[in-house]
Amino acid sequence: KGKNVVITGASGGIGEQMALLCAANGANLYLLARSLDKLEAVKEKIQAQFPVECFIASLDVSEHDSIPEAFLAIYEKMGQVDVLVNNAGFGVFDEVAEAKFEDIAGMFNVNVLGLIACTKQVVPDMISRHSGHIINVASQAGKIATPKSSVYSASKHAVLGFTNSMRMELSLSGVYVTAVNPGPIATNFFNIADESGSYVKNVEKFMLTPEYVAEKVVSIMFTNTREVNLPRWMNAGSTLYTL
Ligand code: NJP
Repeated sequence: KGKNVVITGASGGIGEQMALLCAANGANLYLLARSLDKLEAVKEKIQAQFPVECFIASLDVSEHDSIPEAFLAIYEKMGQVDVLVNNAGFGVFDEVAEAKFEDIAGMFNVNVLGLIACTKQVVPDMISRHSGHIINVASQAGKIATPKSSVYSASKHAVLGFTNSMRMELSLSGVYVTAVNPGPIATNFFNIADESGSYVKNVEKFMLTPEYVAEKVVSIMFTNTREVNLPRWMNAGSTLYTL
């Protein structure tokens, strides 16, 4: 029987690619995101190609109170969770003076608190089974900082801090904890993060493909990997600072 994998933010981008690759490796899936229609399309793609179970459900991870109920449904329909990939996230790149508080709070509610709330739904069961893997999609922005991404960067620093601490706590439990730190990836992310296109203009040629990132992440499922670093954009050098 294949592993049971839950992926948040699976309606597009790297989440969708990870789902397809997990299915290709025989994993059963429970895919979450806000857009049910897009999840439906991902599920159709998966079921047309792979003989695995694929459940979908709409979940806004910033609605923290709805997360326990969403995971109850997961345990009911799929059974145990072997891998949780906390991938849902977004950025809005603005200078501090112009950043809207709504976006600031939104990034923390989704990228940090949503991720922590989902994690808390699986940790006790994983500890009691002495197995499981939590994979948190952070960012190179969680390791260093660039102009205009202060709040996004702060949210991903928070994800890394949380992930590193949890790895220490769980180091003897049999539960693996991994952070994924990619550079820029060619997904819908930048349509939200960089409406003006000025950031994208500078890093476009250095972007990773979602397929490549997905391959790296899926390949570490069930290995005791601490971090997956894909810092392609570092090559962009000084162009990053001409935003
Ligand atoms: O972005 P995109 P990526 N509740 O926009 C979902 C990180 N990252 O694949 O809800 C639940 O194509 C959204 O679905 P929907 C990044 O920070 C990226 O590039 O239906 N789900 C969609 O499925 C993020 O953590 C880059 O709109 C929510 C997915 O999240 C992860 O990679 C670089 C949600 C986003 O897909 C995936 O991003 C880097 C919510 N409230 C880290 N809000 C990069 N692209 O350059 C959004 O270092 N989603």
